Amino acid sequence: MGPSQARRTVAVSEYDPQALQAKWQQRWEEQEPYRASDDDADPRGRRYMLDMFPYPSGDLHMGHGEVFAIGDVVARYWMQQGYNVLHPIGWDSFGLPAENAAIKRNAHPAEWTYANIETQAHSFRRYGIAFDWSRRLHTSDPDYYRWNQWLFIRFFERGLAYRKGGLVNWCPNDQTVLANEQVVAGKCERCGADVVRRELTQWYFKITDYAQRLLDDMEQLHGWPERLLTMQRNWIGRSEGADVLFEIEGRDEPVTVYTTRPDTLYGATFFVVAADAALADEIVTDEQRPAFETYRAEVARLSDIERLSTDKEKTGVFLGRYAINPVNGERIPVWAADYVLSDYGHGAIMAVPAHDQRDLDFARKFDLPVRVVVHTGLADPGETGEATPGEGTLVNSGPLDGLSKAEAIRAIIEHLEREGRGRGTVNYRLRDWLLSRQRYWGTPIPIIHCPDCGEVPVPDEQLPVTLPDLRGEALAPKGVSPLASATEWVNVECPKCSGPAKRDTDTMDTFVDSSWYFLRYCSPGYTDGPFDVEQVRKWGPIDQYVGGIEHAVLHLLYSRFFTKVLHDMGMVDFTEPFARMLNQGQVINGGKAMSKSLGNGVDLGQQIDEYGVDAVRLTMVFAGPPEDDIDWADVSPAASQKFLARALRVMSEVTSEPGVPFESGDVALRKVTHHTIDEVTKLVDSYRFNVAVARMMELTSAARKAIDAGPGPADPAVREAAETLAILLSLVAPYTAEEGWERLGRTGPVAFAGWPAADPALLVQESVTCVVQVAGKVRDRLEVPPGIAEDELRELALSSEKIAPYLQGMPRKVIVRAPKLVNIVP
Ligand code: ANZ
Ligand code: ZN
Repeated sequence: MGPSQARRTVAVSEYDPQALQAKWQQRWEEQEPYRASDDDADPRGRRYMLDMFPYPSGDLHMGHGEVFAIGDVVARYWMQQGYNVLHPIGWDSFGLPAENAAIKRNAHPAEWTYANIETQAHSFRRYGIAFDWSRRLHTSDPDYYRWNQWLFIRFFERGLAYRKGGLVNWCPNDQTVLANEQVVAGKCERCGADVVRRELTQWYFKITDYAQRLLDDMEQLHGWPERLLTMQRNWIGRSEGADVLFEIEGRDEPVTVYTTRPDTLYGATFFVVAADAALADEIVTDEQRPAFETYRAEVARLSDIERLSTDKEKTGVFLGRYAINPVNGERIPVWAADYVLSDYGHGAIMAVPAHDQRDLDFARKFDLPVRVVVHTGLADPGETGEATPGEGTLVNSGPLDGLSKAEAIRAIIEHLEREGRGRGTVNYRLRDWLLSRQRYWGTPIPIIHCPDCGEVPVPDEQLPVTLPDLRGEALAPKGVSPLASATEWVNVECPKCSGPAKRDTDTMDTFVDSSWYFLRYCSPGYTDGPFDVEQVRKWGPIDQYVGGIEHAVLHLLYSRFFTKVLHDMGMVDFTEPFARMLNQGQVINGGKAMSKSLGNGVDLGQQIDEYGVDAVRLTMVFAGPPEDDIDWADVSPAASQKFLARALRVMSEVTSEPGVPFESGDVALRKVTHHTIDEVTKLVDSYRFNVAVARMMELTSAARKAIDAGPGPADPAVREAAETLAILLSLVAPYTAEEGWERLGRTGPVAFAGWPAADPALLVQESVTCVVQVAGKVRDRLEVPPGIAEDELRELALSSEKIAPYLQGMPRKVIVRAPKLVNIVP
């Protein structure tokens, strides 16, 4: 259809998003234009853009609408720039909600899961995201989870997957264990129930072996938001200090404590063992045992978070024993308390109440002595109740007296090492990753327990170990894995000795699935391993990852860990999986998170029905910087739709022929077009997508004006503006852009039209002279662009060297009349 014909048939009232969607969606489905090419002969540079893959809980929601609209801006921008872009989609489809739904409906979790996946896939296609659909994966497919099992066995062989007994977080509601990362403020991340501690044998990944590398390699992550890096750093929690050996009277072996303040050793006035540590149970005297056991039972009900909380009233019991301070031979009482954790450091501490607030609270509660050993200049903690952890000079510390804190730390470590009573060490708060779960809908752990051979991995050629067919009631949480009830499945021959043996009945944490899925996309359907090493070498690492800040710790840390292990296995040639990271905000409504109970939910599908895909997508992107929350009550998809109608009308009204040379066009409009190109390029590069949309709106207005009151629709500059608009708009409103491009008489998808280049000759701006006055007197003249923003002009004037002598401190008032005058009242 030629442009002039189009003009006759389309009026603004005819902007019909549903019709556009039906037309173009069908073409995209036929042509699959967004497929990435694995062809080595393809000369284009490669880029990998990834959105965190969705969990299939019902249809797509507003949050998906936002994150995928943002990710698509980046993917489509790179496509326009001529890159061979990998932008895949898949589903994180194992997990508890499917299982809970299956119990309720007496169904199989797969039914719910795959039905939801189909619903979401359908919605994604309508939403027009530029995915390469050919690489689609579902983590609950046996040909995906097979490779979880394969990787698990490789980790096991390397000593990175192991089983141990110990106290673990237990959700009494979901009846399963949780990783530390899944306990939020003492509650189960999924259901909100209070988490308790239980003694259980579980599988762990040895992520602690990688603690230092997880820290060090953060240096590569220039493209990550600072707050993400901080969260990762805090979670790893590196501290430097010393291990110090204390004798306990009546015990042969000395006990080690970890301290970050060995300089305060002379101020240790008591000793505390974690109430749930084996040591406490071992050394408690008969006399104190009843009190201790009652106390220990109370502590078992608390989460780590509660235990460490500084507001919590201190509790504890005396164990009836004494420890000997290795530097001065002093006898100090040994207590059991909850604020010392059994699995951090060595589960026991030397308490220095003068300089540690928790110790001080404890000392005041139980009337234990407080001795200042670092003089900080602050009032006596024993009297104020405020510990003084800061810098100072050592006192009451024998040979350390007079030293600074840092000097004393060095001196005491040297002394302890010489005496064989301690050493300098580094500690990490990071714990090993507890990965076994007592639930059904996950990857079976590929281990066979043999009474003779112990833990035997399932041979590779027998993978996958598929889930036995259980449904409904059989999945109800019982405290042991539902898989245990599938006797036929459980009882097998030992692969080593052929004797009777049993399968492990736990399944893997679903975070295992998501720790490497981004590698699978590089060679979907690969059958010789989890991924084709050659393809990953070509596509990886991911150039841009987009997803929620809620995954700042868990998913990103685990993925980084997996990548490092795979690097050590020689399977990937990079050590960090995600070069750049963008965290989008949330979509909220009326200042609050959307929720059923508040009744403030907004349905994505309904918004699309009402305003069309492009208007919804544009609204998401235009609402603000991508990191900010979007309050749906404050935005207007109706206004977005109006803008798109206006833009399409401009593209429809051009009467010059495609290919007309732009050079002869109206210069003023050409300048606007090229400025827009220049700015939008920079804005997209720096994630300021909302401002980029504002520039597109301005270009639309300028073209409108040129058609109505300027050189008219036949001027080549109008075509240039309209074609530019179609290309820029293709990043946010693909249907409207594609339709406009066709109406402009252009063939081939606008998505690959090529990003326009700004002509430097058209970027040169005339300047105007701005007068800067201080107290009414002209003190400077600045040459500024005519369109300069007020803020920018204010900055410029205030930073003028000629003004400086007339100002003392901040001026009282600055009046800006851009672009010609700045008046400063000192
Ligand atoms: C004596 C001392 C004096 C300490 C002082 C601090 C200040 P980070 O930085 O988190 O590694 N600690 C050691 N093991 C513990 C455990 N299992 N549970 C609870 N607290 C434990 O903290 C290390 C400090 O936390 C250690 O240094 C120890 O108290 C305590 F003025 O030792 B400190
Ligand atoms: Zn055996």
